[in-house]
Order: sequence, then C-alpha cells, then structure tokens
Amino acid sequence: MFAFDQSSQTAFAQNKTSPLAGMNFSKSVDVWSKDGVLNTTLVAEYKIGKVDNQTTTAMVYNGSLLGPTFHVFPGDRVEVNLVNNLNESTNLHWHGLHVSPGNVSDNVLLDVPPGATQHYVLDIPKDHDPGTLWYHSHLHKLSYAQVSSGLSGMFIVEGLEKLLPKSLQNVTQHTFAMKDFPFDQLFAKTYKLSNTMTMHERLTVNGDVNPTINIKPGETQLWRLANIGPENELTVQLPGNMFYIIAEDGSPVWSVWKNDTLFMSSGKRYDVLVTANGSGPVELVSANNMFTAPYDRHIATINIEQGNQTNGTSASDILGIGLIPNRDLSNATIAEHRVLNFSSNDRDWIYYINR
Ligand SMILES: [Cu+2]
Repeated sequence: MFAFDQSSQTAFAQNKTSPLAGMNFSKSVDVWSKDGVLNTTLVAEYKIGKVDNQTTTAMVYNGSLLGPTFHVFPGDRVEVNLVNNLNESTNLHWHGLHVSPGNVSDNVLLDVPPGATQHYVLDIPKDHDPGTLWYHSHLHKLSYAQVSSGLSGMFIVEGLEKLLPKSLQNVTQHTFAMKDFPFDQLFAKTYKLSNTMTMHERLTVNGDVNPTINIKPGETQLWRLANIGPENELTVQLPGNMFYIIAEDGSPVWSVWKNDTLFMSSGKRYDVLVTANGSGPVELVSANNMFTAPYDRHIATINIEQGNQTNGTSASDILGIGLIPNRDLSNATIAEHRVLNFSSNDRDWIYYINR
C-alpha cells in the first residue's frame, strides 16, 4: 500500500512554521453532505498534542489525530480543498471509493507542494455501495511516514443499515478508526523529535486511547471497524461475543457470516453487527501483535450497562435473513477470467503482479 524511502525525508528539525506548543489535538469532527454536496477543507499540518498523557508531535488534518469523518450518500459530489502546511509534499487517496483515478479526483499522482492548496472533486456514482472507507496521504515515497505520523481519516458512504431488516434500520452505530501512533518510532526517527523518541506506541481509536463504548445487554449495534494505521495487524476480539459481518472493505457481503475473531491488516475494514452478551466492562482487544512489543493490546472498553434492551432482531438473526435485497452473483455471466500472479523480492521489498 505504501512505498517508503527514508532518505527522501525532510528533517522536521528544519520546520520553519513551528507547531503550536502546549495545545492539544482537537476532537475529530463529522462532516455530512447536504443536498448532494459536501464541501470542506483539509489542512495538513504539524501539531503538538497528547496521546495517553504523553506529549508528542503529529502530522494531522485540521488539528485532530483522526481527520474529519466524511459522511456521504451515493450520487453526491464531494469537493475538498487540501491545504498543505507541511514542509514536504503530500496528496490524498480515497481508499475504497469507486471514482475516477484521474484529474483532480482520486489521483495519487498529484503532488501538492508545501504551501499549496489542491482542489479535489469526487463524483460518487449513484450505484455506489454503502460502506466504510478511509482516506490518507498517498505521495510516492512519503505516504508511509505521513500515515505513520497521523495523516488518515474515515469516509463513510451512508446507507448500510438500509440493507438490514426494518427493526435494525435505526441501529446505534459506532466507528472504530484504529491507528498505531506513532508507528514503530518511524516519525521520531525521520523527523528527529526528541519528545517523540521516548514515547511508547499506542493504539488510538478515533484519536483516543482505550475509549469507552456503551451498549445494553441484548442490544444490537453496528460497528464500523477500520485499521487505518500504516502497517500493524490487528486480531480483534470481544470475549464472550460474536461478530456478524455485513460489509467488508467498504462493500456489503450479501452473504452474512460470523466469527469471534477479525483479522485486520492495514487498510482493512469490517462492518459488523454485535448483540451484547454479558455485563459490565468487556475489553475489545487485539489478540496478537507480531510486530511490536511491549504493546497495549486494548482497543476499547465495551461497557455493557444495566437493563436489557432488544431491537427485536438480533445479530444472529441476520445470518438467516441476510441483507435485503440479497444480491446474488452466482448466476451472473462471467465476461472475462484473469490470472493475477503475486510474487515478491523480499530482500529488496519489491512486490510484483504478473512479474
Ligand atoms: Cu490506501
């Protein structure tokens, strides 16, 4: 997903527009389209803030460790001004969005130099599937370090709950935008930040560490889980509970499945239904972390409150009901068969498709 070349980095020590010392990161905000249009600005900048009471410098959109969450509908037009207040080039990729890869749309070959503003226009097709997407910087050779340093956010194409039975169409929804920060001390090494050098990596969720989510016993909620960090893999579990998967990587699954564990590589999204089982606080955890240790394996605290609540339909009912309508591709005409042969040169970190 990312290419990385440390030698091409600009030392953060040379930063002329020094970040605002003493200020904390802003809360992430939600921005919604209105009458078919979402018009907003993303300012990429450096900022000092606190993560789990440790002071650190991050690269952020609009002052928040998690960029603003976009909420759009199929057929909408999205217009975004990307203002680059960094000391190096950046750009944007709209991960999972089915739009043009050219011009000023999802064009990862655009180079937005320091001090410049790039206007992006995304025309979302009327037949775009609902689901959970994300955006991040995607400038060749800089994207890995920029995403490690905080430059990513969520992008929701609304309407997923409309594929559920009536009783679940007003289901409470939570987004879990998970990113390691700072990832593997990369930001610290690259930008020579003494305050970040001593900082332990944290798994942040919506810009916070170990947030609390409330749910009642028997209540069903829709959770949008997204691993928007640069590299770490997560194995998500909620002990005593099951995930019912209704969308994967921004697309409805049409055939609902369940599992007690969700393996999530970088960029992975699962939209799941959970019907709370148990009582009191239950830790949403990542069961393994092969790349980093020591590492806090908590994702969030799920507080299963007192008092029962049912939506009339539980997550397990969806296994039998499925999504509505149920799109069945098994009888579709196949226009073409393609073979994609993946291989790698692991020594040089080069990856090939069809050589
Ligand atoms: Cu991506």
